[in-house]
Amino acid sequence: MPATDSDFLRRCFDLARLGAGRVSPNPMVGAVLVHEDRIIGEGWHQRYGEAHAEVQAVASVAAADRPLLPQSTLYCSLEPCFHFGQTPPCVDLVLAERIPRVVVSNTDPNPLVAGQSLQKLRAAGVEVLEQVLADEGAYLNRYFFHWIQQQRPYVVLKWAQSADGYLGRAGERTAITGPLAQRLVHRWRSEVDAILVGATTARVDDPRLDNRLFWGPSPLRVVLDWSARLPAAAQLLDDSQPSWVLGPARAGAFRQTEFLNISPADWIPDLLAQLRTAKRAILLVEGGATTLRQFLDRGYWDEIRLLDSPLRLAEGVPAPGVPASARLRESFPLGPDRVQIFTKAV
Ligand code: AOF
Ligand code: ZN
Repeated sequence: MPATDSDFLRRCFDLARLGAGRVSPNPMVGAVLVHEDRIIGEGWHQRYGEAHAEVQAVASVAAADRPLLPQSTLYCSLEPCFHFGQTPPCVDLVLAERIPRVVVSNTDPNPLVAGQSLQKLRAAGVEVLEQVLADEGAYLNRYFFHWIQQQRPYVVLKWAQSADGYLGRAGERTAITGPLAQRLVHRWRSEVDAILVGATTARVDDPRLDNRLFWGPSPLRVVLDWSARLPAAAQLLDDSQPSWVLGPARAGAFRQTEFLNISPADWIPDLLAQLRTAKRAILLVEGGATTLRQFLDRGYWDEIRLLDSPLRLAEGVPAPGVPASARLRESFPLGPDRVQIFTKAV
């Protein structure tokens, strides 16, 4: 059975995901060139500021296959760009290569693009099919759509809870989930731009908040330290990686650590605004209970990633509840644990 348009777009999504953690606040984009059911080129947006997926796909075509481009279809998870950004418009590349058919999942919500490329292609006689697997495409790039539409970072709350609903024992670092879940969390860390913990978690767990168990980069670390009670020897103050401390400045020669002047009274919108300015599009909040509740109560969340462990603790710090407005998008077992991903229903 020949492959369908949807099959090739799914391939685009897989390619796009290879850019996770390296392209934000740009979208993850994958592109595939197909001639008579044969893939002759593939590419993805690999790094912020560098070549777009379409450029990579065209560049990957073997010399012998180049004459086939005027009889091929370009599949792209997102509408090709229309504007001169850090790279020239991909729409012009499609026209220059005389590609006669383009299939995309989503139009680009960026106001500089916003359907104009598809229009230009159609006006030039290119056959354009859009909105194929549009929900999957929008889910894949949910942080990018949010970045364009909401003008603030996409906030992901993550917590692990025991079968009887506790985050951990009070005052001590408690391992709840297994090694596979831990590895997944490090993968998530590699895919976000910033990661935050509250003051108590920072003191009790002494986390490093970096990505050690997966390949890829580590995010900016953010820690709440309003009363400067975090010990000077804490790993989050070791200046080993870019870090923001929300609290009074400390003496010492810090090179990668910044002490942010934000008022504890209404700190979440201020922090999100500073992250926006720093072009950090995804914030992962890893606890603890008080911090998670602050985000939940104020409605500053877009996604919840819940790790459910079969372990029973009998007592401890109660986990926050998942709001009724959350919509379950993914659920899968991971070793003894279960992962559930919710997004805010809009
Ligand atoms: C595409 N293909 O692979 C991507 C696109 O600053 P620039 O030049 O990298 O442009 C970034 C914008 O281009 C980004 O906001 C989004 O609208 C689009 N991203 N477009 O044709 C790609 N990554
Ligand atoms: Zn482009």
